[in-house]
Amino acid sequence: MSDPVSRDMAIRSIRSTIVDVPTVRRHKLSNTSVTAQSYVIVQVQLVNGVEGVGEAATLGGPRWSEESVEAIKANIDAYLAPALLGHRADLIEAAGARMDEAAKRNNAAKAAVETALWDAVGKTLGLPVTALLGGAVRDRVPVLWTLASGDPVQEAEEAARKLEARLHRTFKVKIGAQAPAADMVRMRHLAQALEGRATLIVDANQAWDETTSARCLPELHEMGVALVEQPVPAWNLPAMARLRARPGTPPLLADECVFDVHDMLAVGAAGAADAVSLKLVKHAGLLGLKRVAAVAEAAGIALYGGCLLESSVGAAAHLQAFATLRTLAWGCEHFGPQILAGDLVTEPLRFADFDLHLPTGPGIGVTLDPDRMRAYARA
Ligand code: MUC
Ligand code: MG
Repeated sequence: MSDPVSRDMAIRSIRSTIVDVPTVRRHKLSNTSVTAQSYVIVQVQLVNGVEGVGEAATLGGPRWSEESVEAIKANIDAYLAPALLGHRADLIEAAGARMDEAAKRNNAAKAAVETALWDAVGKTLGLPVTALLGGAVRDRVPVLWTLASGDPVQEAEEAARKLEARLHRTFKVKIGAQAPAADMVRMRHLAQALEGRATLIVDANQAWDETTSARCLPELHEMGVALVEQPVPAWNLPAMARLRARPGTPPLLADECVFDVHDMLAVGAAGAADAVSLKLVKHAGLLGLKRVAAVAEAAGIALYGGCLLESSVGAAAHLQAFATLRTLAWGCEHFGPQILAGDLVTEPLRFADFDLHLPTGPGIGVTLDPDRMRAYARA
């Protein structure tokens, strides 16, 4: 590390902070429900004085996946940060290898640290992260909104407001918290209320078994539902493949069954999905996300820009990677900044004309707001 650039890029400190940000309404999934989103914000300081920021999002504690904010912070502080201190931030593959040596999985924690490295390096060089990942092929991504109050009348009104404001015209409905028959009634109401004006997709978050799925998927197809996300448990790839082969099954989106490249390869080999939801918390960072995307492309599986209700910090990081994917057939779902009662950055991301716009600044393109951080930091 003798040349000045390398010396300046050395990592001086890594700080992690848990923040809890209230949501504007209850967000109800099949197996959890949130009224506040919890994140770990990672701030990496380089010897050159530049700070990079990253975020690990969770959804309802360790219920969507095995990582909670408490575990993420503990593992960053005790294992991931010590493995990187003093090393160069710009050697991101090497940093990933060090983190993998220091801790198994912990993909959300690793993603938050890796994002902060990308941000610090981009800010040092005066370049957006897209430029370091091969360059942007788009400067905006269509963004959907998720309906998850569970009340179809409220949900139809909420969707109508989003359409009216030209913010979203695709809606993902979270199903599986109630009996399948009740969800079918709810979906019929929404399909009728939004007919001809919007595209509907659903996410069961693993709630159904194969029999229930075989009964309900053709009904959803007949209502015009364009995509069904993770209907069965993540382990049940054979069921996903059998369901896909049945007439009347809408395209299937793999979410919780794909964390790493090996999972992606298994889904491709089993013929278990038509599309995959890409998320930093699952793929351990932007490099991992691009690797999973490459395996999906090799298997003929389309790409969908997934989220875990990130703030503008996490959403901006995702956008940097999404903007460099040659195809992103299903757009993205980074509505997170809009469902929060407050954001964590000085200038929130721009939502306009049904798209989420790539910020133009260096690094991930956003700046943490210290006052908001103080306001939402867990005591
Ligand atoms: C998931 O399972 O897709 C994304 C949007 C949402 O409402 O929940 C998340 C997680
Ligand atoms: Mg999902």
